[in-house]
Amino acid sequence: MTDETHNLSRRSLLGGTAKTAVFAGVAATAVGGLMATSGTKAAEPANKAEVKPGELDEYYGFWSSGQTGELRILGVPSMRELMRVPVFNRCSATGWGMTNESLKVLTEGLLPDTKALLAKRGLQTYQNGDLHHPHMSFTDGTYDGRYLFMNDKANTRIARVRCDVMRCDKIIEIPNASDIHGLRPQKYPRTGYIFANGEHEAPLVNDGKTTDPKEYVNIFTAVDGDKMEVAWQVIVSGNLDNTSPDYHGKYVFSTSYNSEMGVNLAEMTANETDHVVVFDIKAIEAGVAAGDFQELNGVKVLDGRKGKNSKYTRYIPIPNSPHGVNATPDGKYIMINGKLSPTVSIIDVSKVDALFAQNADPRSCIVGEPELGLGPLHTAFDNRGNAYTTLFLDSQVVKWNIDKAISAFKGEKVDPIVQKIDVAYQPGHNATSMGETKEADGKWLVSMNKFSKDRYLNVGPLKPENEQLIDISGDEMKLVHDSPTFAEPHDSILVRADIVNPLAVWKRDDPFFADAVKQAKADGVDIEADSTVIRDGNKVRVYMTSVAPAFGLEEFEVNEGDEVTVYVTNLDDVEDLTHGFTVSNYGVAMEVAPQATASVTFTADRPGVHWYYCQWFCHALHMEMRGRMIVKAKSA
Ligand code: CUK
Ligand code: CUA
Repeated sequence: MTDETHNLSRRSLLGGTAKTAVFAGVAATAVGGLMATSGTKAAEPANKAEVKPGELDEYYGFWSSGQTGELRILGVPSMRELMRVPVFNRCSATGWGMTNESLKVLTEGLLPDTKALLAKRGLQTYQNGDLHHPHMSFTDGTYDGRYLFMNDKANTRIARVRCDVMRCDKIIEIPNASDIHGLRPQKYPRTGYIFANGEHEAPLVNDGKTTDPKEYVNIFTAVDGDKMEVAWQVIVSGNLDNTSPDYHGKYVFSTSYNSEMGVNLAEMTANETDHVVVFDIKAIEAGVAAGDFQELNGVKVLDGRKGKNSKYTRYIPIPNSPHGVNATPDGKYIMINGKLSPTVSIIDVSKVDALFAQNADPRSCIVGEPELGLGPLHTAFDNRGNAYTTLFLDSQVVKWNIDKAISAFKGEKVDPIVQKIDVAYQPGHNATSMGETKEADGKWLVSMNKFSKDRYLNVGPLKPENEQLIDISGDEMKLVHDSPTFAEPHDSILVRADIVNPLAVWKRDDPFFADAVKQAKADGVDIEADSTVIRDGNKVRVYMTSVAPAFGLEEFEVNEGDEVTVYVTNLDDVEDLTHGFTVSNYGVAMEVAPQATASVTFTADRPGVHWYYCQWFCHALHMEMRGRMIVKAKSA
């Protein structure tokens, strides 16, 4: 099979859903004369990909999980999954979504209307999330190890995970916007703002009084990442997809695949060009200070719509339906990935000032637009001036030289494309080691592929996705590892291990369980020593310690109908000595890591003898780590 037919057959994999007509014309030129390496040749890689048993990885990989709603931590280059951090999902193992500590995080940032609506359904919070974009906080253009921020496209939320304990400590629902998709933290001087795109258009006041598409708007949001509060919002024309700030603290760039504001596929893809919206951060801050906003649901909302000569935004025409936005590590360029166009548009950040100051032609900041292949979605970078773009429809990653692409745009006869490598199959995001920081090191590339098809043992109609590790340290990209993952690895970042320094055991004064400690104090209980039962009307608070292999209480007694809160404080301070607390046939379970307190509240609505037990293996006598909850029947 020639490269040409090989590529065409890969493309036809998605022929039914892709815009094949659009691509037919460019197919021949996109692959013409290019070397497509198979990527499966086992040449000796320059990087050491093997991490032997007992050895540690060089990078933390922080992964999204799409519709699973959690954050995942992998080791790179081993691609071993190290941890799952529940965020928007529920977790049976840890009790996330059940413990009082997690419910506080999951509920306190919901808007009042949402809370009321969920309460009518008998729920405290949403039961699902769609986590696409996990990104670490920055200081001076590189990761600082403080926080990870991430979006929930499904229910318009933004979450923060504390990197010292790898636990989500804040989730806020964003008012006025619909369905947060693209999300990036400010890179410079520090994070700062979290920039977030509302993806789907809707009426600004979306209360059902108007549903006319002519009234739809879209909202760009800046969240204060320290306070986890909305700082300001900007109304824009067209929808918003992905976003990235520059490395200078001046501008943010968001793609719009639906500048038409269409509501069906034909309308959304009608125009030959869509656009990138550029937001001027300083101008917006000045607008906020000058009072040039309307207040809506407690948020300052500025008008940055097209055709209003807004001080806050500019609209750069970009070929049809752009998707990913990526800033080069040297801070010079912003890459706009074409998706339906086979191109990546290179924005020279230094030329953006003129768009605002002199009202220059918005396209004057485009300094390159190389044609790379079919379906460019996202671009990552090394430290040698190369870019790596995923080609969704071609099932390839293309390595190309940025300077050469700029020269070619000026008319020089140079080919920016260095190499194409096949990936299996249909890549979305990719990530290079430290590639979204000024410290990009050009060692590893992960291609996050949406389909695995035939790469693994068949597990039924629902298949894993496939992530592939590619060594980019040499002149040629080399595929070194396949890794299956459950739904769905949208995006990831690869962070040098020395930047991330989590604790091994909790600190007793951690704010995460401060409410429990405060309640114990009010009850006159020394939570780190006492195991006791406090009755307060029909509310019962059960305090117990845990030291392997025993709980502080071997039994406690309550009455049917009591509202019971159990606080477990794990006094073990040995690394990895986690206990759990499960009440059988009560649907109650939680994890208590070393030196933590965790609590859960439930109604003692099933009389009888019910064993509680530790569900995290902790000791040779782990099975014996149990006790009885005696619930006296009402009639007894
Ligand atoms: S989007 Cu998933 S492939 Cu949500 Cu970052 Cu581009
Ligand atoms: Cu404690 Cu198992």
